[in-house]
Amino acid sequence: MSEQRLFFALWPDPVTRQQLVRLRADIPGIRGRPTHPEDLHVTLVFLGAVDPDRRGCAERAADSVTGPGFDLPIDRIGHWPRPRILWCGCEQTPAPLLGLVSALRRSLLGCGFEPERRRYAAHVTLARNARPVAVGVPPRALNWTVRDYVLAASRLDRGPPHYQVLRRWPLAPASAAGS
Ligand code: 2AM
Repeated sequence: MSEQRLFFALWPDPVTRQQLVRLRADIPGIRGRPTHPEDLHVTLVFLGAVDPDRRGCAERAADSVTGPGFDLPIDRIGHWPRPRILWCGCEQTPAPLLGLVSALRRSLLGCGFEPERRRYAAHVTLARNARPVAVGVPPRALNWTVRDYVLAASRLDRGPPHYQVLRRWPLAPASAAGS
């Protein structure tokens, strides 16, 4: 019985992916292992090793989650010293993103996943084993228009790219928010 390492995530469209790559290229003095462009994403919920039954449960849980699409401004560069991660993300997490993460976390409880107690920190890992750099506002901030989210799997035995998108769930058109 094969387990997969799964996570729900926001996956950039090709234009946003290129903008993220350019944003990274603009950061002076980066040292570290850059994330492969096709691996750039924002994790929503990390599931860990999952067998096929629980994967089915997780997909059904996601089927019941709805929410509006939203704009995700990428206007912050940060560095976490302990995991040595250089990341970009947002100064203010958009409310629909927090709503999506809470709804997913809630619906996944029924599948027996450990509840996530940590505060949600939306970020795109740009490089690992990264030395600190000047953090703050990126020279070229960008707006990521989020219209869907995905279930992705790690394939740590190969790559890069290390991640594979398995399935997508559309979000409602932003104008339909609250309807
Ligand atoms: P990272 O990029 O900050 O390392 C696939 O591994 C994705 O899940 C990555 O985005 C990774 O975040 C995240 N991830 C890995 N292990 C995790 C954990 N124990 N808890 C939460 N997220 C995790």
